Amino acid sequence: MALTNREIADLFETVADMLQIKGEVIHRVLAYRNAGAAIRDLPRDLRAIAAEGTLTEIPNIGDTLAAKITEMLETGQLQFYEKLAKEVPPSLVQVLRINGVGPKKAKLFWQELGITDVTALEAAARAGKLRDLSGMGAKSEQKIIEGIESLNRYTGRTALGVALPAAQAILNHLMKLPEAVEGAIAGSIRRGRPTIGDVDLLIASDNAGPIMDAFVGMEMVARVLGHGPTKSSVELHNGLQIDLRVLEKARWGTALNYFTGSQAHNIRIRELALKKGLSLNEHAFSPVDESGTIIEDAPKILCATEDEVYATVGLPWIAPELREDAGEIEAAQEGRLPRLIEISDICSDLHMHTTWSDGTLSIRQMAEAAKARGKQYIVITDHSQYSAIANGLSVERILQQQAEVRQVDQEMGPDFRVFHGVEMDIRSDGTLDYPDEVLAQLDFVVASLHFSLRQERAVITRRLLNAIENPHVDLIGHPRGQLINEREPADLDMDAVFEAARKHGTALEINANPARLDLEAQYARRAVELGIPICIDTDAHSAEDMDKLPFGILTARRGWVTAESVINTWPVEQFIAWTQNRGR
Ligand code: DGT
Ligand code: CA
Ligand code: CA
Ligand code: ZN
Repeated sequence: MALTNREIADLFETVADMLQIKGEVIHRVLAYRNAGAAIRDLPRDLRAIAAEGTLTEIPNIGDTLAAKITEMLETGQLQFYEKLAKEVPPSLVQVLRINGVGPKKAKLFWQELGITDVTALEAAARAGKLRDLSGMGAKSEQKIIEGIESLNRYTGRTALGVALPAAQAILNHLMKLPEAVEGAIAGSIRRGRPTIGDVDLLIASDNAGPIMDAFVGMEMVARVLGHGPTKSSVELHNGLQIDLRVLEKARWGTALNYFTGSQAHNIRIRELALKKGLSLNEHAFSPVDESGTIIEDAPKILCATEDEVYATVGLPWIAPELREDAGEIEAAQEGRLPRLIEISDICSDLHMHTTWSDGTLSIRQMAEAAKARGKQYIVITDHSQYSAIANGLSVERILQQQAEVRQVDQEMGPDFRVFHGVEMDIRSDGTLDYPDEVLAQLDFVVASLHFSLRQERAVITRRLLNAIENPHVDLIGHPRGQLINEREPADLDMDAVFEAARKHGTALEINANPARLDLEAQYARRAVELGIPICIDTDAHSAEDMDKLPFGILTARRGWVTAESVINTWPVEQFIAWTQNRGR
């Protein structure tokens, strides 16, 4: 069987992990790891690149690795891996994906207890066998159980930040065909879920054949899982699965509604339809008799738009981001659907980094980039001194930085304002990284947790409250500290966090970076219900990062957030007045 890019990337990454457990020097480990990552990002089949003889033009692939790729493509195997597998069990690398388990611990569990996979490790942890190993204890044993539980929750889902651009690119490509009349991304992407299982695309056309042929023939396709007249499915080189359905324009509304989901929402809509004597599926509404059987000769109701679908069941159109059966049906019935925030409502960005800390552009360049994206004001918020790895600013440097911010603010003219702030660390001991006298000199203060995120609930909650309660702190950045598919949120008492934010009027961030999406929707919704101000920021470290705002908007909309609750919809005078009236 032919190996795909993904399988070759997986194998290189497994080799990297095995070498690391073995205790190899780090540059050899990284050579395989970086090669794996480069292959994972390739939009083209390795086979085609190998045929052209240009494997070494791939980043991080030299002659040695190119020869190994060729070997895998030709034989479906890698001798080097087979040899290594006799020294280190390949299944052991899976335990490295558990939060808190590194190569040293993996080796320890394997050599002391003969553990070679996650299942065995979980059994040993639950049986209390890990706590007596050197460097372990009851607490670290419990952490491993929790890590395994969260690992099980992640498997198989792709981050929205990866899936959405891929889906959009494919749809754009197919929509160039003359046969394609209308197109949409449906499924969990349209609802803005932070992670997605597979991509669902819909295209309206009277002639599906050429569209399906183009779809399964795309260069980025690794495997065709199905190729039919109305539905085709493919797996891309990076492992992402895409379903495409082609249908007549006359049925667009029912299809888009059905395949957008969620399933729970669909079930509620179908129940409403049944109450009106109609059965609903992805194709149409069909009249039913009292027993619920479809009346064969009764005319079906086709809906070309989603508006018509909702109108047929007696509802106004419901935004896709709300379709989770989380109260949206009731709100629609009672005429109290929120007017959700839109990207055009946002006129500022209050969290971004420059070359003063770990950003890639100067203050002036960030200002220009934000202005080019239609913003009216920004706050420069570089890291504070505790974030030494991010080149955080000492008190002396941040005061120096202020002069440059004021200079750029002048240069940009009166229609674009640049304010001076900071993203200040909340240190592990709970203290804030700058004294109040320094904070008082800044226009806007973001406070964030970056370190010791696995502290106990009471401890880490107290840390965050210290920041929320400080009158100089305006905003809590990425409050829960999660990284999508990588790191669980901190164990915060969110009731206490919300109560303090409400009492002190401290804003909470929806960080738009698709690696974070923090606050998540359900917490944003609670915050808004409590009247806590929300800030949707890009946390940009480059100009491109500013283009990730839509992910924050999607998350906010999933959280029922309206423009009124969001600080960065405010005119600059209102923003200034708010910061100045916050008890400083
Ligand atoms: P995912 O892919 O796991 O991130 O989530 P979805 O929501 O994209 O789910 P998917 O791809 O399985 O199906 C797309 C939509 O199609 C789903 O949101 C609702 C609809 N759908 C699929 N299967 C069923 C079903 O058995 N019943 C109902 N009512 N709807 C379904
Ligand atoms: Ca899906
Ligand atoms: Ca699907
Ligand atoms: Zn930041």
